[in-house]
Amino acid sequence: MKKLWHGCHAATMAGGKYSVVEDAAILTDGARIEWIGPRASAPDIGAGARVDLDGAWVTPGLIDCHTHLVFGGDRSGEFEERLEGVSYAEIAARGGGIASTVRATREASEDALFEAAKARALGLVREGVTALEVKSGYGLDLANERKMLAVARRLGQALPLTVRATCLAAHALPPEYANRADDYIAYVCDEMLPALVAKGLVDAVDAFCEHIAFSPQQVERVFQCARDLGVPVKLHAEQLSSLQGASLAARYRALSADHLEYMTEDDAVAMAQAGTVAVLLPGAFYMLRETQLPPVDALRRHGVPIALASDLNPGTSPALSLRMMLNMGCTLFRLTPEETLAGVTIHAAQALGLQATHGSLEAGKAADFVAWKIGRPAELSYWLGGALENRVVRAGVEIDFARIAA
Ligand code: DI6
Ligand code: FE
Repeated sequence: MKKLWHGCHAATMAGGKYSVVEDAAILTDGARIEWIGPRASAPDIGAGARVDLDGAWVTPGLIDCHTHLVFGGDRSGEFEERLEGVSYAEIAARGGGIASTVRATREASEDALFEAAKARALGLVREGVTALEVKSGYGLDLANERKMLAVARRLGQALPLTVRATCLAAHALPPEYANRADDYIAYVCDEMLPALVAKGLVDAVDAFCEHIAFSPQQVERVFQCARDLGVPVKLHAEQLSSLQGASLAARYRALSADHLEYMTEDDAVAMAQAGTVAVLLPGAFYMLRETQLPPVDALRRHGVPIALASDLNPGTSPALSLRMMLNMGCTLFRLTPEETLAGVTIHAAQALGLQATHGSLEAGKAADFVAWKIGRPAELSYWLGGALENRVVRAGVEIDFARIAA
């Protein structure tokens, strides 16, 4: 059915950059945008429905392109320890950190993981997220990675949400492979990835390249395996130290390299040439009280697209709000509000390989958008927390949150 959404202004992100249509109208046909432009030149829709958006600002549906939102347990105890001065790396070294979430995730049933993840995902949908990525990486064996990725697939079926599932089997060394990292990487490449890809559970492959996780050589084996399986890659790179992981990711034409506090100018050059998106994660920066800023100026200078994401995870970024990341992107990383909006729309879509269909308001793309009751788009980055009044449209249908909750 055709619908003409009018009485609004639109921040379209058309052509990959911030752009605005005042007094706009959007014509949707089923799940697609058929036309968008000034209301005065809107096509005649005859008997189609008209929806008055009452002066709202419309943006593309927000996209959270880096989350670990499927997990068991929580790590608030470690948070308290870190406040006392114990470092993230120290906690990891003595078997806490990621390993403690691995224990809790292995113990949890698929249904229990699904219910907890669904509540977190629904919170994001309410604030305007229409697509997100879910990483595995707390299972670290075939059965438990499969369980996590199956939960990701179920979230996409149960909620009005596009979900991309990323296999992060190379996140940490599971206890049964202690001191045998190369053997674990062989298991990931020879058994886990082929089996999970064959089941249709993997849209991308990610790894954690860090001295407390896997070396660039080990990551490269995982990337080669992903390439053989025809699956795109991403990388947790340069979060705690500089290992040129971002350059390695670029060599494999990664969709994105993420974190990047310790990246170099050479990494930025390589990423720009490869079209690899820089995903910045201010929640983790903030929670770890990191002081090394990602080199935003170098990213800008070399034309690397910048995305922003929640990194929602129980250890370093228990961030239940993507909109909060817009504020933190501005205050902590000195991004402009326009850059942060691109970071959770068109650039986030690119970080998931979805830019042909998502991330901007353009004819032919998915009719995923949010009508915000705000006076200016910069308000999305300005308000700190709370719920901004909005109407969320996914695949051409306004989400009825009362019905979802019931
Ligand atoms: N970097 C992160 O920020 C998350 N994973 C990673 O490789 C943290 C995951 C955790 O601490 O549970
Ligand atoms: Fe992460």
